[in-house]
Amino acid sequence: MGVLSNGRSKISILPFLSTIFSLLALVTESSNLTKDYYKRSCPMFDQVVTQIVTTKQMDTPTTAAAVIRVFFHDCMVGGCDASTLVASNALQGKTERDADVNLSLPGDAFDLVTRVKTALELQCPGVVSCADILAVSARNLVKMTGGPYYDVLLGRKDGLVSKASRVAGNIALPNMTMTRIIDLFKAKGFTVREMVALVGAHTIGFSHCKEFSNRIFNQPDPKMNPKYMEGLRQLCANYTKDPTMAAFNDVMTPGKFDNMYYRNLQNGLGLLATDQAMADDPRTKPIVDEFASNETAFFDEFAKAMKKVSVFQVKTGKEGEIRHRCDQFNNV
Ligand code: HEM
Ligand SMILES: *[C@@H]1O[C@H](CO)[C@@H](O)[C@H](O)[C@H]1NC(C)=O
Ligand SMILES: *[C@@H]1O[C@H](CO)[C@@H](O)[C@H](O)[C@H]1NC(C)=O
Ligand SMILES: *[C@@H]1O[C@H](CO)[C@@H](O)[C@H](O)[C@H]1NC(C)=O
Ligand SMILES: *[C@@H]1O[C@H](CO)[C@@H](O)[C@H](O)[C@H]1NC(C)=O
Ligand SMILES: CC(=O)N[C@H]1CO[C@H](CO)[C@@H](O)[C@@H]1O
Repeated sequence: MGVLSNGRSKISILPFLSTIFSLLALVTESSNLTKDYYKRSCPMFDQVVTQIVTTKQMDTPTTAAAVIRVFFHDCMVGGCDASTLVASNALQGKTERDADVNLSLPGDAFDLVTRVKTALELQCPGVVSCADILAVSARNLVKMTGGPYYDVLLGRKDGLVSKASRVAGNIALPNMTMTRIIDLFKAKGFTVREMVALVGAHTIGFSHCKEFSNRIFNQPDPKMNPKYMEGLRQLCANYTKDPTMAAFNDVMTPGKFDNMYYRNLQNGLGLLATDQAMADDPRTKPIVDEFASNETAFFDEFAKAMKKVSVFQVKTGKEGEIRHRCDQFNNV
């Protein structure tokens, strides 16, 4: 640009050219997400992601839940910008993934993104963002486990900030009241119906005993099915000594993305206090009942809400970068 403005006074065509250049720069900077963002710059994008995600999920079926959870957390803390993937470092200190609430964020998700990124860097170096890899991987894994398909727009940049201190207040906890959770989602533009659908992701995956120990040991929750409680007590008997102990979020069909989660809630088979509370609260119960009896209604709403999550506060243009490695910023 410097060269162009120096020449402006000398040659008459240059002002015109420079206008075009600044227009181009503007377009690039505010460029919106598109479905075929990598069509020219990385034509193998879809194929590479699909192949690696499929292989990893078949080898390690815990991957799907891990990736969906990490993706959701990433988006809720400063937008879908892969900031959750950054390891703690000297420059920014303790990062999102090492916030206390993130202590249990699963390694399979980080491993998957690293594999996809490594493969894509060989095909088209410096082109594909970690944020896009995470968004498409999560979508593919919802589908692979039996859930709905939705389009994911592409062109996210990777964020330049990741701080553990930004996690608190953005991520729902199982000991929060329903009002608090509704407010938390509302503050990010999500309706109660979208919230109920999104939490339906708990139709797959695990929770560690400490996340629900209170309602099976200290203050046994009368809403919980007694036989289920007995089973969980046995499973978690030793959880303080062995903190890796975990239970399926959906005790009936733990690896299948279906509407069983909502049917469980109707039968006192919700694992987390907040899960079970959704079947009780007058604001959420009608939606739980609807999703429990109509899987299509759940899938439609989940797909719509995930699409919305996946563009939440995304960064484009100079707001971010294409990380060379998903676990560190480029300037370290
Ligand atoms: C009321 C809001 C929510 C609360 C309180 C909550 C809380 C939790 C907790 C405590 C765990 C267990 C973590 C562990 O022990 O490792 C968990 C797991 C999980 N959450 Fe949520 N969550 C909420 C909403 C969501 C949403 C909106 C999604 C995705 C769209 C989601 C996806 C998952 C998945 C897939 C797992 C299983 C992770 C795995 O197996 O590795 N959650 N959640
Ligand atoms: C991006 O697209 C969305 C939806 O099409 C639109 O609402 C928004 O204004 C666009 N943003 C920019 C920066 O072009
Ligand atoms: C909820 O749990 C978190 C972490 O387990 C804890 O720091 C917080 O104090 C608890 N909040 C309430 C209201 O009990
Ligand atoms: C409890 O955990 C300890 C430490 O991991 C282990 O040695 C012991 O066998 C466990 N006991 C039961 C009943 O699971
Ligand atoms: C189930 O939900 C879908 C999508 O909202 C709707 O079109 C359909 O009519 C519902 N089916 C029943 C039996 O209510
Ligand atoms: C402090 C701490 O244990 N942080 C963990 C957060 O989650 C990641 C991913 O599983 C772990 O690697 C960190 O050790």
